[in-house]
Amino acid sequence: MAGTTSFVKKLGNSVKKVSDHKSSSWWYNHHMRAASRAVSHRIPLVDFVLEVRDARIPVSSEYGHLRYFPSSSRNIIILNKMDLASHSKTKEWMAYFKEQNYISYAINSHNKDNVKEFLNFLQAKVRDLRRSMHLSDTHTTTVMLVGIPNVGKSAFANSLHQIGRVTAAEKGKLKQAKVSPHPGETKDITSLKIASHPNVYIFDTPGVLPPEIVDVERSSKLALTGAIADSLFDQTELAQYFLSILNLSHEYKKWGKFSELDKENQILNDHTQDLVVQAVRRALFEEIFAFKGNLEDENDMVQLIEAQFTTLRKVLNVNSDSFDAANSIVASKLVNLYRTGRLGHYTLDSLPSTYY
Ligand SMILES: Nc1nc2c(ncn2[C@@H]2O[C@H](COP(=O)(O)OP(=O)(O)OP(=O)(O)O)[C@@H](O)[C@H]2O)c(=O)[nH]1
Ligand SMILES: [Mg+2]
Repeated sequence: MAGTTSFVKKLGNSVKKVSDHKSSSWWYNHHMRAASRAVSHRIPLVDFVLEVRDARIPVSSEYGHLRYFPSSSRNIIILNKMDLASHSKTKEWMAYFKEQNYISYAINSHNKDNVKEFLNFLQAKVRDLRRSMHLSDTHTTTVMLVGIPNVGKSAFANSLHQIGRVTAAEKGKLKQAKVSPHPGETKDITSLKIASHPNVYIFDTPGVLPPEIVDVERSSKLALTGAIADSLFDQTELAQYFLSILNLSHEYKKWGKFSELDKENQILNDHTQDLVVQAVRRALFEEIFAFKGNLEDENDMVQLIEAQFTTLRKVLNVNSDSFDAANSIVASKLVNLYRTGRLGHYTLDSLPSTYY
């Protein structure tokens, strides 16, 4: 889309610079290299591989290393963070994967019912496998989670463990994989029990990115959704890219519906965080609504985003001597609101045009 192109290029090139700079302590460092080898070594040894992807970017978050292994009915694509993606697009993506002969399952790792349903689905697969392989009741089934950083592998592993551990004797032995909003948190492969009699174990693994990403669009999407450490580039570029997506979407149109009376009621009823969210939404809506330019035109889009930053500096009460520092604070807040789903639901990858 023309209106987003310059922001995609700018951010994508910043990411590329970091990945080209081989001395970067974060990108494909020795942890990631070692993890990549350890995961690849184990893939042929486990019974099931759950490839966790981000539902907002079902293709851009692919775990490339899996391509080196033959595709199998024991591989399942997990579209995690479905609560942050467009619901209708997730359905379309699942239909697409089905057509391509992949098994996929959409998940919100924070939703117990959703994880419980998945566990039942997985148990059925485990039973089928045991039957077809004539495995004894003492055979332990192994399931490995693989994926790029920050897609929610550890959160998913914890939820499966919490819901799936069944016997009273095991109740006190709850383990926890470390979950963090920052990518690259998991450093080792750990196992958690998710079913007993017969036993099923899940392996949580460190997130791995390819050594380099040439496609600027993919890089930008990975950066915005949080798969690459934020410290590596300018937050303002992330926020500008996000705003260019928001401004071309329909999501903001829902935010203009509050009347003045509703506004007063909100102030009386909501806690501070909700007030900030409402104020940001309203400010963004009003700027787009008042804007008379053509959003398919890059220069016009730049102008609108500048106006939105100016308004947000006031709404968020950001005071700083430096213009860039103030924008950077606004940008971090905006990116945080986006990543926690409070500024709409966006699926950033488009289905191949040949699919329709
Ligand atoms: N909204 C939402 N957030 C999620 C979901 N799953 C995980 N998260 C959040 O995403 C962030 C990353 O989760 P992790 O489980 O640490 O991700 P990971 O894939 O293990 O990351 P690495 O260990 O770095 O590879 C955390 O802030 C989680 O709370 C989900 O389904 N929905
Ligand atoms: Mg992890």
